[in-house]
Amino acid sequence: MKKVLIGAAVLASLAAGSVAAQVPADRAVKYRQSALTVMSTSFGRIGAHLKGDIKLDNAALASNAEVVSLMSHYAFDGFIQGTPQPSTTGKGAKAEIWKEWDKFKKMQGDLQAATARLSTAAKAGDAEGIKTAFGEAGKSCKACHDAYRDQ
Ligand code: ASC
Repeated sequence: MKKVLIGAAVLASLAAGSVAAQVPADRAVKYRQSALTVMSTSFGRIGAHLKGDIKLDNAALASNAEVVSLMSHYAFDGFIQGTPQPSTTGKGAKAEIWKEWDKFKKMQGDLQAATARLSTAAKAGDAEGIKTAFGEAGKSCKACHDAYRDQ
């Protein structure tokens, strides 16, 4: 029952265009870092599976892919106006994000589309589809990091 309710809430908020949306500015950095950490953990598990380092069954692939897809929405709810990170962290969000907002939003959409394809493929047990979408999502991660993350 709880799962059904959470599922319904997620679907309702996805339909509204965003999963979370209300992130206080003073928690935005922590919020997006946390979502990206969770995304990276699940994405890394799928990557390890594709490399043959670990073996995930279909259910585990599907749940990890769903986490990646959901986090690709949550993470961006934390990139709210005026919250670049100081570069002293080494992996800060560059101020250019907010100067090139349309470009950043386009990258965000590309990532979310790729992670949605990853989740769909994983739910269908489509190994080739998982591989393709994983590669596309990874490219999306990298493109945004190259452009907007302090190296
Ligand atoms: C990860 C992770 C990233 C991306 C990126 C893909 O697992 O933590 O930042 O994948 O390396 O190119």
